[in-house]
Amino acid sequence: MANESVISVMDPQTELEAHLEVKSEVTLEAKSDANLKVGGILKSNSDPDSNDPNSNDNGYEPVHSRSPLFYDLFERKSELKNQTHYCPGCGHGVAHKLIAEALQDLGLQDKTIFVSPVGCSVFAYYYFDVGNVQVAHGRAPAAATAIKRSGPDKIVISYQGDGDLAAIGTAEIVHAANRGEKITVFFVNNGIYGMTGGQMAPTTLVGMKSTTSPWGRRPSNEGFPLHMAELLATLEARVYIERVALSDNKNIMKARRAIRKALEIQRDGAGFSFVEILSPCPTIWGKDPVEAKRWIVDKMIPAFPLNAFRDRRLEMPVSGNEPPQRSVADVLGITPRVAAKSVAQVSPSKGVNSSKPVHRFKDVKIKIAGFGGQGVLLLGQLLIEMGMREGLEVSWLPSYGPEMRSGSAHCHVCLSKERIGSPLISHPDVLVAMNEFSLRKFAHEVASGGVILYNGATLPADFSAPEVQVVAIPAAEIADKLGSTKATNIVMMGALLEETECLASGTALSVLEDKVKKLDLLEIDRNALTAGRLFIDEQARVGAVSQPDGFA
Ligand SMILES: Cc1ncc(C[n+]2csc(CCOP(=O)(O)OP(=O)(O)O)c2C)c(N)n1
Ligand code: SF4
Repeated sequence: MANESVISVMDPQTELEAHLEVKSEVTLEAKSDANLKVGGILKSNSDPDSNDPNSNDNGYEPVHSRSPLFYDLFERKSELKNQTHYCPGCGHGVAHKLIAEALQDLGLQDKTIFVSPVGCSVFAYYYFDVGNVQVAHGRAPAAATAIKRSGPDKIVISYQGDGDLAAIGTAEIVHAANRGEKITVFFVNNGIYGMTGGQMAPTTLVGMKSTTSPWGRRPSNEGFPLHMAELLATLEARVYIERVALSDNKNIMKARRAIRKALEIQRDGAGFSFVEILSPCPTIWGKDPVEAKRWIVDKMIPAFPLNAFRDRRLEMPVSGNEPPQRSVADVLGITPRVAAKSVAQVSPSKGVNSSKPVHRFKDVKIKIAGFGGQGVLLLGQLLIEMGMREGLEVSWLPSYGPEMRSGSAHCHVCLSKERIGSPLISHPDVLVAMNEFSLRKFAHEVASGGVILYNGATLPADFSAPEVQVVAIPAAEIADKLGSTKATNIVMMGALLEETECLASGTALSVLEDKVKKLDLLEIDRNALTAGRLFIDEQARVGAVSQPDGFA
């Protein structure tokens, strides 16, 4: 298709508008959208008489550029090597480019966190070299709220399609806007569910066919298209709401300005900003990229008028009854002062050291695995409670199936002197394997030089883990003899504390005393803790001598 048409573009270097006759628009558009590598930006300073094949008759030279904010390569699948995953002519690529350039120009790359949705743009994190989070369908404004509130100096972007934002995520966007969250939302409205093959979206036009409205959308049956920009503009707390379109270069330049403005508003801490972007989806619309853009002009813009619906900063009323700002540790009563006290309070008569615990590690990563009902998750919770009382940073990440009993379960426990980056542990220092299944499943993950504590009298004959120390502890039998198999996890806890010296057994006792309400079970647990420690001292490590701090 060799359409002759005039496009006008803005040279970002000179801010001058230039005009160019394009003879093979399809090629230019397809490359531009699919590869994100052809900017379609024109230089006005080339020599009009030059024989450069890239120069056109007007002396303008296309400049192939990619924002340095994008990763160099979009490596995903071998067949998509170095291409984006978007279809040719898709508006997502253009929207990405405008956002990347704005972030770059405003110098915001290092403080940006991009929240990707579910939809065709689910993989936005393949492209943007910024902080990235991908969230469940429709939940991006809620996640963005949490991220922004915990890092108010960050630039948080919620990027969403119309299925994501206006269907499953209607509540999240309305409430985020109503709260005036200081986030920026880019709402890519292509009137359809792209990723799942063309179901009707809330924004599907009246009469438009989709797989779920095969005779065309009928207001009498499916309702009218939802106008999100207008709807949000009725709320009090919003600051900036504009609808733009990726239909032609003039409108793309307007979209570019709106995207910048929305980010500037967030940068200045002014409040909630929202840009709805009418965007082509040639594949699902069954059109080529050029027809798709024209269709935006002919059909979408009349139904979704382009407008700045709201552009006014809001002074939030000061309530005068702000809640006191207390730290989490203070609220939970686990400030270091309290922690030190609670350890020191444990009576020496119980054979426990009363001095402040010394941690000889930077961090310890522990994975505890077994069947549901073996106290796997509880053991992790007890350890983090102990860690908190000893003034450590802690995290606990459970993973379990739907079964209440007997399904497999595991949890990740981090104890650290420094803030914890991620609660997920790939290579634990210690694996507590409560059964053979967990031993076999997770042993290979343990870091070289680490420890496996196995709940069993002996190791399976064919099991070996040459790079780690493996200790078999008949914990279930020991707990049985003490009066309750339920205390198996506490035997393992005693063994863990004795073997790794990560936490003081005095803290363990104080935690058990606070948590176990039944006195008879508490007594068994106390004995189980001691039995686990003694097993390591007397049987697993014969000859170890107890030190004054309670460790061997
Ligand atoms: C909870 C949940 N429900 C449904 C889906 C299926 N699903 C995936 S993407 C999508 C619609 C995406 O459409 P849109 O937000 O318009 O984005 P586009 O693909 O057009 O960019 C749906 C319904 C899902 N992944 N998760
Ligand atoms: S299906 Fe539509 S929205 Fe999805 S990548 Fe293709 S053109 Fe873009």
